[in-house]
Amino acid sequence: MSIATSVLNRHALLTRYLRNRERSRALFDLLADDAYYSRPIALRHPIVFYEGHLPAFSFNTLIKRALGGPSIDPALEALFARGIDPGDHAASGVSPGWPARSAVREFAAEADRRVVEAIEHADIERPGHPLLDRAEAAFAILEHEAMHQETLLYMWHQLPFAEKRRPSSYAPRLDGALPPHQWLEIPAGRATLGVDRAAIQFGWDNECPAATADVATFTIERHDVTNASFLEFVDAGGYQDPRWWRGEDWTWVQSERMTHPLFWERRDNRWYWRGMFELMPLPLAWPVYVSHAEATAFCRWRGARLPTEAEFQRAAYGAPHDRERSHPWGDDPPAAAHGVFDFSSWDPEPAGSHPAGASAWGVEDLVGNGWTWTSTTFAPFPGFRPMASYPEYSADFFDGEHFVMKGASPATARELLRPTFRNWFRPRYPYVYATFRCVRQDPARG
Ligand code: AVJ
Ligand code: FE
Repeated sequence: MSIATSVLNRHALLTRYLRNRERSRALFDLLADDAYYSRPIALRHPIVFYEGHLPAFSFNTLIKRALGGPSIDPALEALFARGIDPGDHAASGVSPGWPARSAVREFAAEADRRVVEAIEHADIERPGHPLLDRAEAAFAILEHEAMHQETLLYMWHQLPFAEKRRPSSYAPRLDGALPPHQWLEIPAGRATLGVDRAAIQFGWDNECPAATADVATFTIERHDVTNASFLEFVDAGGYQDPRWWRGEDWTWVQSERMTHPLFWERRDNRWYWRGMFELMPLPLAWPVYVSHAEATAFCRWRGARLPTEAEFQRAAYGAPHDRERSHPWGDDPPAAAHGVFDFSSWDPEPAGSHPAGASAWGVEDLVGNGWTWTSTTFAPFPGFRPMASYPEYSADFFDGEHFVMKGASPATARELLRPTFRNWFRPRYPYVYATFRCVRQDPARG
């Protein structure tokens, strides 16, 4: 028995599992019934898949693979096993015949019963076991479901408003003055990128092992790039000028006839924002949500660039004297005052409206209100090993075609707010809740 072996807190795991399931149900309840077989994002599966995928993944991972338990329904377990990233089989257009919703729900209920039973009574923490050491499989299923809740929401975002039920108490937060432009200097220092598996309760394989990087002095914007700032780029003809775009990005702009961010809409000569539940005049103080391609182009136009992953880490978690913090604001657990995350809003809020969440250097909204694009290609840290409970989780995406995003969005669960958590997407995938800010190397020439 290693010292790291804890007394397993089954009650806490069970509470998290049930809370996750409840929240997923609430997200599906936002939809009108006739949306169930629709495919709001062509590159991803239809909605029905996700209602099956969440319990199937939990069941397949914890019950079947880790504990060696028997199947419920092998066909459904296979059908709902996987389907994550645009560009692979989900995109091929080959669609299986999807089951009736009642069958999906019956399967889900049985999977839930078995998972709950295991969390309550089974031997789910076994030191040295490839999938159960430190209860890895149990934590993996909890974080997997929490992550998918964000996937669901950005898919729901693309549905017509008529197919969604707006919660009666909800109104987007439109107030807020435009934040001033400000560049902050981040002094040179060392940033932590990765962590040893034994040092944290749970981390995905791509967060391990421990890794650091030395970061040179740079300047970074205090605030996310707002819709107001991005509008200057649009008005300056940014989408018509190949100078600002990387080669494949420019091909995409032309072939998709992109002229503005996906979240914007032009009507009667005015700009609007397509929110979760309504169209509204473009909220100028909100962070702009764009693809990596658009963020990169904007930075070039501005004579700046995106931060690297290491620079983000330094700006967000660094502090004077090379101390590092667990969150930008310090070591207090995440709370509503620190930023827009954990489903506190269905849309972003004005940039700079959570100064209590500023980092040691005064940079705001680094965690929350939209993921931050980096210029870093998603790749393993030296010494990477695929995790036994989900070996394809990261390894399938170390292909040079994905970029790292850090931080969090309004739809990111608080459990995922840790310095080493990494998210990644293709550069021309415009659906995610991702924003950015510019950096420059030399403040004197900025
Ligand atoms: C880490 C968000 C890129 O949604 O594609 C879910 C997470 N992996 N199921 C994705 C994931 C498997 C993944 N991202
Ligand atoms: Fe998944």
